[in-house]
Amino acid sequence: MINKAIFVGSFQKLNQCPESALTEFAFIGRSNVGKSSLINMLCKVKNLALTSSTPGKTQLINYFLINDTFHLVDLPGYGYARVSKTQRQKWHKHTMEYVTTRTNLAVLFILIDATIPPQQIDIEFINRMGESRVPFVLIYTKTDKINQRESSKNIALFEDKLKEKWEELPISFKSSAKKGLGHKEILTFISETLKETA
Ligand SMILES: Nc1nc2c(ncn2[C@@H]2O[C@H](COP(=O)(O)OP(=O)(O)O)[C@@H](O)[C@H]2O)c(=O)[nH]1
Ligand SMILES: [Mg+2]
Repeated sequence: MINKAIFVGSFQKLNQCPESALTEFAFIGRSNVGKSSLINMLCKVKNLALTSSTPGKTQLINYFLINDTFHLVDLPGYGYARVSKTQRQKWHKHTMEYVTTRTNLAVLFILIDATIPPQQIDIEFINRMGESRVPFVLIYTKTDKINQRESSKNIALFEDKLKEKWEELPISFKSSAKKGLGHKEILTFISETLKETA
């Protein structure tokens, strides 16, 4: 379904992002959750988005043009301990500005690591997005890393946490960048959304 993927550029803040009316789908989550790997998996290009085993490195907003028709946006991760307070505040300002005011942002994909129990920072971020009315969808990542029973348990615990605040659970997908899991489901969701916004 994706037959052309081009790296557009990296930008520090919203007012530097491309002046484009194309629909955007952005990816966010804790550093190292697998944002860049997922983008590569969806595009079937190995090093389109730079992945890293060193968390907290990408502090820029990376744009990819897909099929000449829409943008995928790799956002800087949150929650990495080894960044300075000033850097964190910068992240907060630029990212919050992007997600809350970018008018052509159709969906924010919030990635959650399915291999670990619920993290407060993810719950807080999701709650904030809900309060700010940012349209989001969850993607549970790295499901290949542990057995299915374990990942299902982590996901169920995560959903319990969400239910403490929200009556309805958001749409969610399971993925593995390593095994290609979620490829079809996520791309189908994107193309359905594109049809709705057209
Ligand atoms: N086993 C497994 N490892 C993954 C998966 N997705 C990402 N990783 C690994 O997790 C690390 C961080 O991935 P990256 O995409 O750079 O995360 P980002 O910081 O959120 O962009 C890398 O070492 C990846 O190889 C996955 O689905 N399965
Ligand atoms: Mg990355």
